[in-house]
This record gives sequence, C-alpha cells and structure tokens, in this order.
Amino acid sequence: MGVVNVTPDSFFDGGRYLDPDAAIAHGLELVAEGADLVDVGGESTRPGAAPVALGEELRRVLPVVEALAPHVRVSIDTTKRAVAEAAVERGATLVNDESCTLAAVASAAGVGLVVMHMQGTPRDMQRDPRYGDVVAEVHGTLARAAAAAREAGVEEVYVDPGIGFGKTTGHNLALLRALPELVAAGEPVLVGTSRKSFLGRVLAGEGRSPLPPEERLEGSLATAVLAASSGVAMLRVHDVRSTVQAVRLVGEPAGALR
Ligand code: PMM
Repeated sequence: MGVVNVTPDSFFDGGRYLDPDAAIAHGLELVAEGADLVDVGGESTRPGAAPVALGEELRRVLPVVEALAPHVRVSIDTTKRAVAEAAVERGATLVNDESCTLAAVASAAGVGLVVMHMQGTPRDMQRDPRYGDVVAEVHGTLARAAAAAREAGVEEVYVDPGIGFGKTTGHNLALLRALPELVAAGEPVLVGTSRKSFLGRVLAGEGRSPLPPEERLEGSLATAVLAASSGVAMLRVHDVRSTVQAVRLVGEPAGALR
C-alpha cells in the first residue's frame, strides 16, 4: 500500500502533493514502482495535527481517488463518514479507518475495512501513552473491532496495531516483535512504520536527537522486512520501490532458485 497524502502538514510528504495533479502523478508513480494499492488521505493524523473541515477534506481527496481508481485499488484514509462514503462512490474499495467508527459505511458499500488501534486522538495521543500490557491491550482491541466489523457485515477486514498512534518507542517495538501473534489470531494484518519518528529515535541512538524523516529509510525497510517475515498481509509505505525490493528477498521461495 503506497501512501498519497493530499495534505499540507503530514510529517513526511506534507505539502508535496496538495495539488491534485501532483497527488495523482505521485499515485501513478507508486503504481509503476509496484504498489498494489494506493492509500489517499486528506487529513494529517500526525501528533498535534489540527482537524480538517469536511468540505476541505472532500475537495482534497475526491479528485485524486477518482483519477486513480481506474488504475489501481484505492483506499481512503479518513475518520469521517461522509468522506468515506463519497470516496467509495468515486471508486475507493477499502476504507482505512483510524477511528474504528466506519464499519457501517464499508458494510453498506460492500468494500473492505482497515481497523487501526489508536490510544487518544492525534491531538493528544503522544503526550503520555500508557498501557499495562501493550501487546495484550492492542491485540484485544483489534480482535473486538474486527469482530464488530464482521458482525456489521464487512467481509474483508484488516487489523492494524497503529504504530505511533498513542505509543512510545518501547510500545512500538513490542508491537512489532509481537506481529507473529497478531497474524496467528487470524485476520490479515496491515502495518505502517514508514519513516515514523520512533525509527528516528532508535537509529540516532540513546541520548542523541532523533534522525529526521529523510534519514529513516533504513529503519522503514528493516521494519518492513520484519513485518513481512512475520506474515503481515500488507505494508503501508512511502517508499514503494525500495520496500518491494527488500520484501522480495523475504518472500522468494528458496527451493526453486539456483
Ligand atoms: N499511519 C499514518 C496514517 N494513516 N493508516 C493506517 N492504517 N496505519 C498507519 O500506520 C497509518 C495510517 C501516518 O503516516 P502518514 O502521515 O505518513 O500518512
């Protein structure tokens, strides 16, 4: 899943694809690089981000969804019902629902759904995230959300531990190491670590200032490989070409090669 953020303020690609033509061109580039699916979003969910008005979010995402849908499977990254509905009408076939509130939309439209774990809201989620047992709590929440989505009639459900959404670096690493358990629970798993700030912290090393997003590619690829070898079904990434290459090495069946 390649990322197209039609926003001025996303942490990595904010402002680059705010113009619909630039966003469409970028989406097509990701397809040429090997993306099976493109995730279009018009509201940044980075820590502290301000909410976007409905009309503005629709204006950002709909032309992009409509232009990309004939070429690639499109998912709509939103927390708003009206945005999800309008995007599905324009050809999106997966609702990437960070709020866990859009199962009814996906069910009514007969499209897929991603349920993602978040503690708090983007405005406050990184202030002081706390868990008793992060893995048990996140996996439990996802199991309940997936069951509720199936109950509502959604046939294709992905669960996503929500890396960076109300989690410390330690929480994120614990969730990444526990991916095999989440995969074993039975629902297909989606993971997004691409360029996220915990990578900048780990890569910089103890006591140093975190590396900026531009210097986190190695961390993105290492975690993509970890996730792929844990059996994850889908990776949400900015760097499609390098991720496809890195993951190809994990998935290549050894027996047939000389
Ligand atoms: N991360 C971001 C946005 N949307 N959706 C899902 N399902 N999982 C994620 O991890 C996720 C997401 C934040 O990254 P961005 O600002 O680069 O889009």
